Amino acid sequence: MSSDLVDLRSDTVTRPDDEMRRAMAAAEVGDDVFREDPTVRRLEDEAALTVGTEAALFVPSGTMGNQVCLRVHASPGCEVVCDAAAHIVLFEMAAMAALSGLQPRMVPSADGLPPLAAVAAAVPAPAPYRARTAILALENTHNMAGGRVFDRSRIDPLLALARERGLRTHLDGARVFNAAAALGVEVATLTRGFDSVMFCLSKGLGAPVGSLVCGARDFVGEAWRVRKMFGGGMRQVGVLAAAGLVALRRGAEPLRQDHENARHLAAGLAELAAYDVDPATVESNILIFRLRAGDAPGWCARLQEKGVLGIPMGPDQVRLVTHRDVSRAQIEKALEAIRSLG
Ligand code: TLP
Repeated sequence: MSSDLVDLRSDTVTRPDDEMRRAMAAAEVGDDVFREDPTVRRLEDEAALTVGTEAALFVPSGTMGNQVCLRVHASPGCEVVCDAAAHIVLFEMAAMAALSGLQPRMVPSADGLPPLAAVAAAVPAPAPYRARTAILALENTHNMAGGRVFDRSRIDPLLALARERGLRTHLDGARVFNAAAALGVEVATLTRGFDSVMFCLSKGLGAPVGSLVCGARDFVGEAWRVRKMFGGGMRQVGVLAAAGLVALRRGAEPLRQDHENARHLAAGLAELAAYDVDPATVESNILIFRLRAGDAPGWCARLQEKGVLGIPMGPDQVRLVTHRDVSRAQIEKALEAIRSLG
């Protein structure tokens, strides 16, 4: 992809920078299936400390991380309560059904966090003719809600309800560092109380590959077994963990710049009559807006001709994502290109 393109398709497109590449080249490695890769151990230990759990496990992708967690928490024939637009439902290839025999119980929401009463109603009292509800899964930040961020006051009642009903809780925290940056809190503040947390190094944090599954020691031991079953046992993978360590140590702070860029983009779009965008809802690095004239695929194709990439999300919605490889000057260029589309 040409480097003068402004690539706003996703924060997954970031490339490892010089510091990461140097760390990768110098990484001490071993066979991680034998638990012999010291760089992976270091990454897992530091990830567990950051998230506030006993242990962590390096996995190749966020999807595998989420799916390993669901599999460990529940047996086939159970239900998973989650938001209707959750990533685990929309973008994970029906993996919970295909790999683990689980059924999503989807709850619609206004902003990505399922309302307490609707979650309560979605968990039926045990009955001989009802599937058991095993898991409550939340997502923070919420991708399809446009990067919405949920603080403790929103999360706590849901976790309390889950505990009361005997459910396990999982956090799809692919972008939980963005949530922490947006709220000005530690990552561990937002992950506290979940039985499992998945977060991605390969999104805003800028590593080329990798995610972590975090939880209690016993849980992570089981996750280790399921990761291997799902084909995620890796060998001299310290070369990737080394890049991940650089990303993890940089932490949430640099993401604030991406959030400012997203807000700037939203403010610029809000001045144009062609777009329905509410800058007040842009809380992190994802901007989803509606084209009043529709045809999101056509609009993205015309934008690409001007050197800017976005992703159509349905017939009339577009997603633009800011990240560390897009500067403020490139955001201005993107706005200029959008204005020129009329
Ligand atoms: N999201 C990707 C696409 O799959 C949509 C993106 O570009 O945003 N949880 C959340 C909330 C995610 O947004 C993603 C990736 C994942 C999990 C899965 O991570 P990967 O792509 O590493 O499997």
